[in-house]
Formats: sequence, C-alpha cells, structure tokens
Amino acid sequence: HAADAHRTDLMTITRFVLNEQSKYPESRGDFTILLNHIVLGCKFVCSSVNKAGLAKLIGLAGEINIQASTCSNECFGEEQKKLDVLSNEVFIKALVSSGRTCILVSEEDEDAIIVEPSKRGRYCVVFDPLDGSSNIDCGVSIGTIFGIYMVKDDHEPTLADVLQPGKQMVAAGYCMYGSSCTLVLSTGKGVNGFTLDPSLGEFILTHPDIRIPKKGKIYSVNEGNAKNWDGPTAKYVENCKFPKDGSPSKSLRYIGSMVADVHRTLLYGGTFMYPADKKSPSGKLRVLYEVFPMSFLMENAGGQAFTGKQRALDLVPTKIHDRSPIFLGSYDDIEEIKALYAAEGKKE
Ligand code: P6P
Repeated sequence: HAADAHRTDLMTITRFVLNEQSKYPESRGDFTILLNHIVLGCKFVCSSVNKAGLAKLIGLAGEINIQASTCSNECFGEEQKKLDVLSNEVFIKALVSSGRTCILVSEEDEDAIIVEPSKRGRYCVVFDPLDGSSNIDCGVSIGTIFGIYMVKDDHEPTLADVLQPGKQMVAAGYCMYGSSCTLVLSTGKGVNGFTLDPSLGEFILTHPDIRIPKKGKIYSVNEGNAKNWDGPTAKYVENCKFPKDGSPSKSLRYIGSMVADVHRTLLYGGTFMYPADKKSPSGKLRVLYEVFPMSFLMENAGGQAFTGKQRALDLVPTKIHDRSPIFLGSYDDIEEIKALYAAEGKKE
C-alpha cells in the first residue's frame, strides 16, 4: 500500500541529498559529508535546547555547577555555557572536523575563522548557531540559520570568499527548534523540509518540494517600530490593515524569532519584514547568515526577497556582519512592496 510504502521508505536527509548529488557525476560526496556535519550540529542543539528549561530548573545552566561549591576556592567550577555559545562551539567543531570547509563566519564571532590547512575543503559556511536565543526562556521556537558558498580552488581563504552576493550560495537552510525539530534546506533546486524523528535520530522528509503561496493573508513586522518607518513600509502596512480594494484585512503574526516567522511565511504565505527605520537605516538583520539564507529559500520556493532597494540576493556585503532591511515572502505581496518603493523612488 502507498501509505505503508511511505512509512517504510524512510527518506532521510542524507539519502535525499545523496540522490540529489548523484545527478552530478563529478560530485565526490563532499557536500553530503558537509551536510551530515551540519545535521550533527542541529541534532546536538535540538537536544540541548529541549533540556535548557530543565537544566535551568536543576540549577545547572548559567551558574557555577555544584562541584565548585565543594572544592576550595582556587578551583574554578565549570560555568555552564550559555546555549548560544555552546551551540556555536559545537557547530564550529563539527564544520572543521568535516574536512570540507575553508572559512567560517558565525554570528557569535567578531572575526571569520580560517580553517587550518590540513582540514580544509572547498566550502565556506556562514551561520547563526542559535538565532532568537533571547526567546529560549519563554519557550518560543528558535533556530540555526546557515548559508554555504563554494570556492573554485585551494587558494589561501580570505574574506573575499564570503563577501559574495547571496545568489552565489550553493545551498542554504535553517533548523527550527520548536514543538518538533524541523530542518528546511535548499541546494538551489527547490526547498524540502525534514523533521527529526528522535527515536531514529534521523531527519525524515516530511515537507517535499515546499512552494510558498503566490499571495498571502498574513503580514509579519514589529509594529512597535512604526513611528520610525519610511513611507513605503508605512503605506504597505496601512494597506494590509485597511485594504483599498475592499478585500479583507490581513492578519498580523509576529513571533520575534526570525526562523519561526519565516517558517510560517514559507508554509502559509504572506510577508515577513524587518524594514530600515530612522534608528537603524540598515535594518537589524544580518546579511550573510539571516537575510541571504532566508532569501535563497524564499526564491527557491517561488517567493521573493527585496531589500527596499534591490533583490536581496544581488546585495554584495562589504563586511561579514553587515545588516540589511529585508522584505520576503509571497511573490505577489512582495511585488506590491516593490511597487511602493519604486513609486517613492520616482518622487525623489
Ligand atoms: P525585534 C532575534 O533577536 C532576531 O535577531 C530575529 O530572530 C528576529 O526576527 C528579530 O531579531 C526580532 O527583532 O527588534 O523585532 O525584537
């Protein structure tokens, strides 16, 4: 029976990527090895995030652990690492030990990490190990976001290898730690979602070929910044609340955790926005490891991603922690926003 076949034909993320990569005879499985190490990091973070509340409860997280209280004062109890610091260390170790990376950029590290020559490969990974981590204590979903560039040869890695437009990425994705652990990935040909089956320790294909609805009924933005918005953003949000064409008003959904807001937008449609405002002219979200990966996914799912000035993936970052305004989501909804900015541009 088809249902049984589905149940017994376990399409794990590794099998899925191997199938995809087998279409490229020249590929030597390096990407699959890299991805497996990213998946390992995600499994670790998923497990740690799920215990975080408990760890706090039994007094481990964020305090000197109990051994310190018994030993004399010259010993230093091992401070329980904050989850985002711990996640960062786990991802860096996993990526370096994969032997497939040459330069890493993490939200947690001021400088890029150049991988030691003996462990170098052709991939550059930019990532936020635990985006939205300020939401952990109230149980809101958080996530890991990553983007992958590839270098052409074995030159000494430099920042130029990662200061590339998002359209040069070979893959991007996120792992959301919520009621379930869901990894959403694109290698440039569509978007697929995998859910961790804890009993197997495997990510199983649960959302094949995700396509974002062409138009949505939801808008997602921090309305608390409304007094600082520019004209087009204010006008778009006004139209969502008081549609001129008599259509029903849109719903506002804002979780405040990018991975959760983007995941809902991808599946249900609509727009997610972090616009520029007078306080932050470049917006808040980071280009390399928030804007680019989510824009890459949106375009691969049939949506769009716009900075207010240009296609997000065409942006060329100048520094590894650059920020950019971002409007992403359903194709038609983003067209509306682009039209408002174009009209504004004509006035200037
Ligand atoms: P605000 C979380 O801190 C984060 O980086 C993103 O995950 C989220 O979309 C955004 O900031 C929320 O920012 O200013 O609305 O609280």
